[in-house]
Amino acid sequence: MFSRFTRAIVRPPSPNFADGLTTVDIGRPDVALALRQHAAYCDALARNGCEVIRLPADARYPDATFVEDTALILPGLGAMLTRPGAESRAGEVDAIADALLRYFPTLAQIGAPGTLDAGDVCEAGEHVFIGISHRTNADGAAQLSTWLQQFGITSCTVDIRGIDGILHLKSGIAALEPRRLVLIEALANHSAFAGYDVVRVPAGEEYGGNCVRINDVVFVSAGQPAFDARLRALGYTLEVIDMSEYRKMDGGLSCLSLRF
Ligand code: CIR
Repeated sequence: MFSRFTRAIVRPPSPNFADGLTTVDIGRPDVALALRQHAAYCDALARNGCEVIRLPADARYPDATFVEDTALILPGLGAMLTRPGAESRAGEVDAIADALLRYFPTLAQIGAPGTLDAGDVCEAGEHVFIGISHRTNADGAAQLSTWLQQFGITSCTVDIRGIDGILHLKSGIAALEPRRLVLIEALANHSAFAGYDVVRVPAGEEYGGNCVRINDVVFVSAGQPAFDARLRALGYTLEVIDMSEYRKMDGGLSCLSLRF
């Protein structure tokens, strides 16, 4: 893994985006602004080497813009449909399957009673961290782990159910390199991450933990200046993207695209 991405699937928010799920109380999103932020995100993907594959907005599922949760793609290896842990998002999977079948002849799929949101899946080189969350259960994680084994990819679980403020594992972790992780403080001392080079997210800037490495740059959300400075000091070039409207719906940078 850590191959270069050449494509990214995205879906803009629908007019009823504000009716999606959220656990935060920081206001209702402005859909017009969310659309402008989405366009800026797509421009940044295109600038950094990705063909942007735009799916139509889908008002049946207000959370459908968070395409990342519906599938896991291992570039050059295969793809797996998930089984989202939130009832209201279950139907998103069929819609993403149609898009993925153009690129992958077969798709694996998480089956009941397993549930898994791919926002809980963090790939770091030949190892994958799988969050056990209020969306992803142990059965879903075990199914994913078995599927990964055929590619020689190891995995382990990280239980995040006791950590406040993060919906998915990737709300608080990102892999910058196979052996270098961004971690929020609440995850930084977890034994799963022992031996990794860790870039800690400064207190108060936890939302920055959901950054995403895209080819030669790191996409970061606007508003985390101390974190940005840490990444720049390590030599990273940043694409700073305003995510204010997605944050209101518990979404981050990684959730808005499926990259391969
Ligand atoms: C949800 O609750 O499912 C959406 N409102 C947000 C999903 C964010 N996805 C992600 O972090 N991968």
